[in-house]
Amino acid sequence: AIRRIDHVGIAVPDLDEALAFYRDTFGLVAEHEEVNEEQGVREAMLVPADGDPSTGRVQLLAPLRADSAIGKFLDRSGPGIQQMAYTVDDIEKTSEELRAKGLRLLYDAPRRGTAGSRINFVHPKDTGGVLVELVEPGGAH
Ligand code: V0V
Repeated sequence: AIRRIDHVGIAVPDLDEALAFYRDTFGLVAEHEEVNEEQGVREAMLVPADGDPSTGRVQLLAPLRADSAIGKFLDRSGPGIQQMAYTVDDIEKTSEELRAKGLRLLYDAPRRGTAGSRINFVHPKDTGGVLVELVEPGGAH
């Protein structure tokens, strides 16, 4: 089952520039930063500097390569919201429930996401145009 909004993912061309913009404009700061080679991204998870730490996060996603998911998204759509991510308790179970409803999951088995999480995605053509990510948090989240 889906528990809460985990994060909203935003594609950006330059992570350092975006980090400075979010800090100076909205007071959102990185609680975690990571390079994920498999996903082709350099990413940062943002939380309000003085706010509720249990809040849904903003994930800034910058491409490592032009042919990555974020590279292609930036080419096609420009910077902006790329994904909506939900926290789940059991990613295999939720993936199976969604497959049983006829939705296409992008991966047969979960892959590695930020901070030791396990992730999968639902194809945006099966969700009314939103790339939905399922996140089973790792210990560090
Ligand atoms: C593509 N489309 C989208 C979309 N990306 N629609 C909504 N949101 C998006 N993000 C549309 C696109 O406009 C096309 O519509 C159609 O889907 C098929 O496009 P495509 O040519 O197959 O597009 P590709 O080759 O760019 O692939 C799209 C998918 C790809 C979703 C399959 O981006 C993917 O594998 N994403 C999952 C991995 C990912 O996003 N990694 C980066 C974040 P028309 O023109 O046919 O109508 S990594 C991450 O989140 C981490 C590490 C974490 O959270 O921990």
